[in-house]
Amino acid sequence: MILVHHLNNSRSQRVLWLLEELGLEYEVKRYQRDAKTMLAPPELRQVHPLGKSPVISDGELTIAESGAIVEYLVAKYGNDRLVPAPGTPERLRYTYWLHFAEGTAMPPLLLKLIFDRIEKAPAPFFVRPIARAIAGRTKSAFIQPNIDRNLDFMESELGKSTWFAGNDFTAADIQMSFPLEAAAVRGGLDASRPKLMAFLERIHARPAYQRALERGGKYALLR
Ligand SMILES: N[C@@H](CCC(=O)N[C@@H](CS)C(=O)NCC(=O)O)C(=O)O
Repeated sequence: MILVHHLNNSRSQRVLWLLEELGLEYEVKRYQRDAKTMLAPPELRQVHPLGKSPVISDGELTIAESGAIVEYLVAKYGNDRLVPAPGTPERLRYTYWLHFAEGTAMPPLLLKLIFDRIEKAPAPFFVRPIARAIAGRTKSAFIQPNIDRNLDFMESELGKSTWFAGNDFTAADIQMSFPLEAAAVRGGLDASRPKLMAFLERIHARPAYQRALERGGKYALLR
């Protein structure tokens, strides 16, 4: 039986969704973020040394890193579902987006989360204006321009096909869901990018997405 170590409001929601799309049976072990720091609880380090989510176990195997988990599940249990055929242009696009989600889209969104917090964090009065100025300048000069460029690129790519890898829904769309959901809460993604907003609407309407929400519990991304 596949066991998903699921942290609330996190990337592991994607793994639950993939398992639902594939119609597989699985168990969920829930972990709660620390209410103050938002970090994962130390128990997760007993599952994997980095203590991050998602992690799955399947028999003797323990697998971390969402992209690796997606590849493992699709290869082992997918029966050619949710992945374009090898050697096709769609397969190359699939690989690209599978990596893009964590490698390019997420870093500036994570920086946005951190620098927003630095800006709002309590600090001695003589430090506060300096901390705020540095955070504000880093966001406007580096972080937001990178988020915007990524969003523009994704918007234009979704103008070429219905889904990221082509006209069929694939696991790359599942992997791409998290950065787009994060961008909608904290990166400025809104109706000015209609293709990305329509993508979010389409994925949220999928029955497997809804079932995954029931298995994972409340899902509200950090802002
Ligand atoms: N690139 C990794 C990122 C893993 C990651 O940072 N997960 C977050 C949840 S969204 C986490 O565990 N955060 C809690 C912590 O760092 O303590 C992946 O895709 O699996």
